[in-house]
Amino acid sequence: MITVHHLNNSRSQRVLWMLEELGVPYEVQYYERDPKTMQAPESLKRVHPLGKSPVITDGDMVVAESGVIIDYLARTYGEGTMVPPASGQAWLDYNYWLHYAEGSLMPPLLMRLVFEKVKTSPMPFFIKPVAKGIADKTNQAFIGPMIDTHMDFVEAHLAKNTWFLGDDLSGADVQMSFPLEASLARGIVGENRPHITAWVERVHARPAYERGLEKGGEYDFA
Ligand SMILES: N[C@@H](CCC(=O)N[C@@H](CS)C(=O)NCC(=O)O)C(=O)O
Repeated sequence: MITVHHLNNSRSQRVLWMLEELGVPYEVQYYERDPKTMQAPESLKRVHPLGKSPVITDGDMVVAESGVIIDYLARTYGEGTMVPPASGQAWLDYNYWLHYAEGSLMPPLLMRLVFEKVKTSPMPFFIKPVAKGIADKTNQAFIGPMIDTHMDFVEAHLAKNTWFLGDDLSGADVQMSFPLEASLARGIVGENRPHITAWVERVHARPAYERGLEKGGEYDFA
């Protein structure tokens, strides 16, 4: 039996969506973030030393990293769905988006979040304007333009494709859901990126996505 070690309000939500698309039986072990630090509980380190979510167990196998989990589930249980045949352009594209989501798109989004947090962090009053100035400048001059480049790229791709690989939903869509949902929820994407917005709406309209949400509980980005 597959067990999803699910942290509330996290990337692990997309694994629940993936499993619902595949129609594979699974159980969920729930973990709660510390409300102050937002960190996962120490107990998650008993499943995998990094204590990050998602992580799944399937029998005595432990699978970590969202991209690896999604790919593993598609190949093991997909019966030819959610993953293209292992050669040719579609295969390269599938792997590209699987890696791109966490390897290229998430880092600037996380940097932006960290600099936004700096502005509201407790600190001596006389430091606050300096910290805010540095955070705003960094976001405007460096991180913002980097995110814009990525969003232009993804927007152009989705202007021509219903799903990331074309006409068929795949694991690439599941993996891309977290950064794009987060961008929409944080106002990075909106009317300025109609194709990304429409893609997120298509994702949220899927019955399997809805079922995943019911299983996962609290999730700020849906
Ligand atoms: N690249 C990893 C990132 C995993 C990750 O950072 N997960 C976050 C949840 S979105 C987490 O576990 N945060 C809690 C913590 O760091 O304690 C993946 O996609 O699986």
